Amino acid sequence: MKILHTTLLAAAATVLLSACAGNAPAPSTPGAQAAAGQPARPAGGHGLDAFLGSYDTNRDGAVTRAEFDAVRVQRFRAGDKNGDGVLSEDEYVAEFEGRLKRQYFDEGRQPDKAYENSIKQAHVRFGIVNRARDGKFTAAEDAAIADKTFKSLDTNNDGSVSKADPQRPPQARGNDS
Ligand SMILES: [Ca+2]
Ligand SMILES: [Ca+2]
Ligand SMILES: [Ca+2]
Repeated sequence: MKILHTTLLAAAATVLLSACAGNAPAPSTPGAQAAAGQPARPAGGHGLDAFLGSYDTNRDGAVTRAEFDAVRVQRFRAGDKNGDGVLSEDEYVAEFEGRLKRQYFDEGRQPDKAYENSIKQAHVRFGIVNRARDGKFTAAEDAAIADKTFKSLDTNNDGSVSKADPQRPPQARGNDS
């Protein structure tokens, strides 16, 4: 009976360990703990917290370039409703609004003034990201902006964005999509 008990404990420990392993290597930083308990903010917002909320898919407190790109590319594809490989303004804004709606729903909020403003800002953002002003936001434009965004946030240049990156005062615009 004693042996069986020990075996069960060992088995339980193994299950726990593999569950942790599935959650990726979690560095034991305070930031990692906080991020794990935070709800996802799929529509983003301003600042590092919003960035982590949007892109830190494994919730370890850091956004790797791979995580960032995976979410970004998935959003672009999901937004391209007519499948022509580019996002029109309508597609771009609709994709954003879908995420915003989900965020409001998750937080139990009703669409308000801030919601309307966020949608307006999405239209403004489209004007900024669609550099060529041809109404077609391309994957290449998206990738170029993503490159700049990531580099501007990864201030200690270690290939991932986390609380370990000293942030400059907020003055950037168009980086919060
Ligand atoms: Ca991560
Ligand atoms: Ca399209
Ligand atoms: Ca970094």
